[in-house]
Amino acid sequence: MVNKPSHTLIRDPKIECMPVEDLKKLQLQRLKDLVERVYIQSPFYRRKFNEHGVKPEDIKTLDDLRRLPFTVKDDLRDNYPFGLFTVPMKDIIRIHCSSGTTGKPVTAGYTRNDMEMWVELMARSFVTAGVTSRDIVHNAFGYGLFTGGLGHDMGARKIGATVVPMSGGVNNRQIMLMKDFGATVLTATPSYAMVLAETAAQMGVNMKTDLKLRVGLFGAEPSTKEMHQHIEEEFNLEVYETYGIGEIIGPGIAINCAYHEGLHIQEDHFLAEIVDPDTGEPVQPGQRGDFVITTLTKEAMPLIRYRTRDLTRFFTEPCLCGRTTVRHDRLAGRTDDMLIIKGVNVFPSQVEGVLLRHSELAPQYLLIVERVNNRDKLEIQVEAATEEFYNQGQENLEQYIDKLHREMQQTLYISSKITIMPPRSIQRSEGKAKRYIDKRREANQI
Ligand code: DLL
Repeated sequence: MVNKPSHTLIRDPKIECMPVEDLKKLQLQRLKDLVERVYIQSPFYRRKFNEHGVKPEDIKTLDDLRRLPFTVKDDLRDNYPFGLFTVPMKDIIRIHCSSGTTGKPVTAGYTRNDMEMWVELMARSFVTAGVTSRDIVHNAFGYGLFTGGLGHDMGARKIGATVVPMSGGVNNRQIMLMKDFGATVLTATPSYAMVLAETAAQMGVNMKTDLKLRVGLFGAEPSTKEMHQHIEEEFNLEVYETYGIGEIIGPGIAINCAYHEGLHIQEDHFLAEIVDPDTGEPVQPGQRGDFVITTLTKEAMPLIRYRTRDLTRFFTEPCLCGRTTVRHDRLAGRTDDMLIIKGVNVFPSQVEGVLLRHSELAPQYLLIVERVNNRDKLEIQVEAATEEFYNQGQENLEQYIDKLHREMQQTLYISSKITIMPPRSIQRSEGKAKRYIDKRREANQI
């Protein structure tokens, strides 16, 4: 039984609630135009299509999409910085980069139309979350080459909300300004939201009574249902989740509606597929796999069948909100972040799901994987929520860890060492949290 949501605002019902048949027609027309365009304008795609033995006129139905080759992140790296742009530089009005701390970043260019599309999709996202021109949006996503800050800024501005362009950092000041300005909407990574919750508690600010937050748009990193519940309880707000990827448009590709059952993909601009990560073949309906996106309308740097390496699945049954677009499930994680430990696949989000069911623990954790005497070892460090719990005495703590360990083993199917850390001892992040250290990778053991 689904609770009736408090609102079902839709910015563009003609598009978002379009009959599926009409949507498919629109997608096919846009796909044909895209393929013709890149074949003429992009030496990269022309070569790829030729190597694959496919021509623009071969695309007659949406199923023919599968005849086109995939594009992968290495294609973007190999063509760094502007090799995949399909318009002259004079038509590029913005450049963003995907996050990443090592090596060259992955760049994305935007024309004026691309920017308008992105802003419009962010406006749709805010409306979907019930945000209006009466709201004050405290934007704690980083501003700059990362798309989170500017994306949310532009979308909130478009619907006439008041934007506070905070970016990340200076945590005390964030709390002070949220309180003084009466912010009603918070936008941030889920992990940074938790840092802000902790800061507020240290400052003696009660987020439920001293702040006016009612809605949050969170994204840019995997987070569990348990993390969302935690944020909702801490802040007394309704959590919405946005999905995006710097190479495409940053946030705005998908957002969940007030029914909170999957994220609606903006299918008038993106054609989404889910394929088996190993074979590249479509998965069975409802199965998880690699999320593949084709940008139907992007001008500056269109991407065809882009393997995001994010793992998700589709919900195709109609949504009660009235939108006809397909939804994707919360991401299990990136294939790149999947740790293979003792031959078993482990995502940090699985560990998070277990830890956050325990109110004695803080939502701050780190997985450390190493290989000792040719055997994989997993240590899970997690903070105690309070000094009292941490200082309860070794024997009690050990009993608690034993129980937690059994619970963890039932989820992960491998054993681990669990270490309870003192409160506030694990490093915090202002953006995306780092949830694991794989010492095997650092030592070139895998
Ligand atoms: O993270 C864009 C973004 C900003 C999305 C703000 C949402 C909110 P990148 O830095 O290029 O772009 O990272 C993209 O982040 O492939 C996913 O692995 C992850 N990611 C993004 N949104 C979500 C989400 C931005 N809602 C990568 N849940 C993607 C889980 C997400 N992971």
